[in-house]
Amino acid sequence: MKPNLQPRTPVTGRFASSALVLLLISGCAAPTTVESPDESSPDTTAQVDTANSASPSPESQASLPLDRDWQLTTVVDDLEHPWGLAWLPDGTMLITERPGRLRLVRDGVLDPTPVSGVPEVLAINQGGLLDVAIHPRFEENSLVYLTYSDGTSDANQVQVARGEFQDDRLQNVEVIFTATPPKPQGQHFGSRMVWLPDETLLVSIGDGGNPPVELEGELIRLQAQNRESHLGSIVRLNDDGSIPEDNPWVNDGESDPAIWSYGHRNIQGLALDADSGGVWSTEHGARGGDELNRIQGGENYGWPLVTHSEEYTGGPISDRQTHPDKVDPYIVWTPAIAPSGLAVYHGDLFAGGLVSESVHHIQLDESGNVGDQRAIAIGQRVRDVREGPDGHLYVLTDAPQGQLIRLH
Ligand SMILES: [Ca+2]
Repeated sequence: MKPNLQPRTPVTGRFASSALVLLLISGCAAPTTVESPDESSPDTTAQVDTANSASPSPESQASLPLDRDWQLTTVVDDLEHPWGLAWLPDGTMLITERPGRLRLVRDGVLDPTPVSGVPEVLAINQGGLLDVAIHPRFEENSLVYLTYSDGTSDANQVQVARGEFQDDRLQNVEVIFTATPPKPQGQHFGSRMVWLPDETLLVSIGDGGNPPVELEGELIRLQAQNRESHLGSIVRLNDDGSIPEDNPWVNDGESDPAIWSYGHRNIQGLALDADSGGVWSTEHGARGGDELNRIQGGENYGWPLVTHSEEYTGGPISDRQTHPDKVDPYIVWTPAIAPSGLAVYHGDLFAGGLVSESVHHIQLDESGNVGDQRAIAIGQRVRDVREGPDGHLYVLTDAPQGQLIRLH
């Protein structure tokens, strides 16, 4: 049974005020997170000594009460900007590294040899080899799916490729989807993948970037409201990249038939709640206004016409924070946490934060309504959060020497 979920009043004010309280208690300066672009420069957003990751400072997690019920165990500590992870049925972990490598971890040990056969990627700024997913029937077809940026610094796009994983190699690799139109520069690729129960694949595509990045004479972020463009959308594909016949605008004639939802800025967390059938996403705002959304096919999520976010340079992006024709978020994070990676675990949501350097544990009640939120301090930029087949949560951290960490 699918609960009838209604968006709730965003809780910006509550978290903002608790951040203020904590700042007053701790006596530290205003958090730098407010000024930090979501992705562009990890070095400018680091707030704590990453060498101290086993015991991060509570003061680095200014915005939320802490959830201290978790122990952190570093499994692997020498991954270069790891981005996504997935498990094979035998327990082998597949981990992408943004420069373009797919790595294997078996029994907690990183194989020194990357998987061969991975497509060449455009590794610039936020782009490179991004997410990884295995086919729901991997044991029949051995198919592994990858998202990555492809092209040049002047014209690039997200692609989805799949290949057969055999003997630690990818074979018969084929590109099954290319986002259009091509965009310049290296911002906002989105690129999370999640399978729906009907074996269709959702892929998030970013809006293309911040001002002053333009496309065809206007700010590229306006592409998020253009249903002829994949930029700023979630697309839904069959497992071979063909278009499902029941996509929302498949016979519209004025929309790209791959689009499932639109009005998104940069979704980097995407997860299915298998019990409720609900799809949850986390989306970067610019300055503040990060969002948790529950995604329904056929809906407009507002960006950039409706947002709580402001320009990095200050000033409004829109004077509207809600609109009757556009879906409101369940949570708005101001200051920004820079969400990346999302897992449904034991009925709750666990959202990674790059800037917050935390995993945000968001309680869901039996009807799927968002409840209290606590921060699990990681002390490093969190890039992905997943539940492993062993029943533990796993976290990837974003750094030149990123880590795989088990939470238990
Ligand atoms: Ca929105």
